[in-house]
Amino acid sequence: MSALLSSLAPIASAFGLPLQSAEALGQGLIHHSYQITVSGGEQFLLQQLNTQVFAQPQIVQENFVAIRRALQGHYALPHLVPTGQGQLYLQHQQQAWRCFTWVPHSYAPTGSISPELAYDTARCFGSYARLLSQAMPSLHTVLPRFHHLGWRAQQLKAACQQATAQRLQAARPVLSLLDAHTDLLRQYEYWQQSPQPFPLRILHHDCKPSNILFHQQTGQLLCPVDLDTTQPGLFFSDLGDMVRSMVPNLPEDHAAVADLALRPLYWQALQEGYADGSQPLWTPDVRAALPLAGVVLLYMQAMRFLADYLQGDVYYHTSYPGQNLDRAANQAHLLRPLRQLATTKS
Ligand code: GN1
Ligand code: MG
Repeated sequence: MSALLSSLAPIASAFGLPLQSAEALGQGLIHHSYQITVSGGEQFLLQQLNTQVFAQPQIVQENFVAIRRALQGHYALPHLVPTGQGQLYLQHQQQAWRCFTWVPHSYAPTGSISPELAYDTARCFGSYARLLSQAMPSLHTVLPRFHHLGWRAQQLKAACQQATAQRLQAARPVLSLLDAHTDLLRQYEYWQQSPQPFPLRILHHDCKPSNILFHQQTGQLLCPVDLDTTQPGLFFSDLGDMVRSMVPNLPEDHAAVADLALRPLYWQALQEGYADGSQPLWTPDVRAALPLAGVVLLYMQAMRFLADYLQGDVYYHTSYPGQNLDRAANQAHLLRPLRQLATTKS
């Protein structure tokens, strides 16, 4: 038996599942995920929750149950598999594990997707926010201040003060790129203090193509996944993350910034898909501000990656020492061209 199988077998068994094979899924930067097959052939998603980030797995799981119920009839979300003891997750030797049914014939896109799928993705996450705002499930706020731009800027400042001289030096070029965009902090403060024109809505807060399942054969959109960060937020979060993850021609950790370019066609597809899916969720003021969503998220993500680099890579999974700096540089380099694109389009 492989090391992976023997480590996962007791976990699967606690969910009442006789494990036969397992494959690690490499996508997420936070949790560890495995596609498992049990005797009989049925498949499941087994996930070790990152409890450094999600300190209270119980409330994450309760939110999933509430969201699933609220979206019934709209999306065929996977089922949560309870433990043999009937719990929503398993506490196993300091680790938290959960299990979902595998959505049959599904795949989550990992590389670049077509503008048509980008439109579908944006429409789906727009509908997700609209449907949840209509159903109003009672949800826990799992990660307070998750997309609070001002707080992310404070975290970066604190990280600069605590960083080693060597890391701070290496971070300087990215810090100076970011300095040109501090007006976004004032803009954010205004939105945050103006709840009438800029209301909070229940949002997904991690919108990217790999968080949507499509049908392998028909290409049909099946459902959004990775719902852990679903909580109230300001208008920019979901559209912003989609712009951030789909408008650039290369992924967020591509190190050679000279290769990076923006794809206006995708920008357009995302704005249209999100407007079509979310209508009539947003106020006229929000609709006028939506072109800025990607800029805000790019700025925030650059700060988050850079803060993690300065803190010694304690948050995001990394596969080599400077990866968080590369990610931050990638995001920071795209900020100016994205602002230009957003201005010409709005
Ligand atoms: C994290 O693990 P993953 O890829 O679903 C992060 C997001 C970032 C993303 C950047 C809880 O999401 O906010 O946008 O990495 N999730 C959390 O790739 O911090
Ligand atoms: Mg996520």
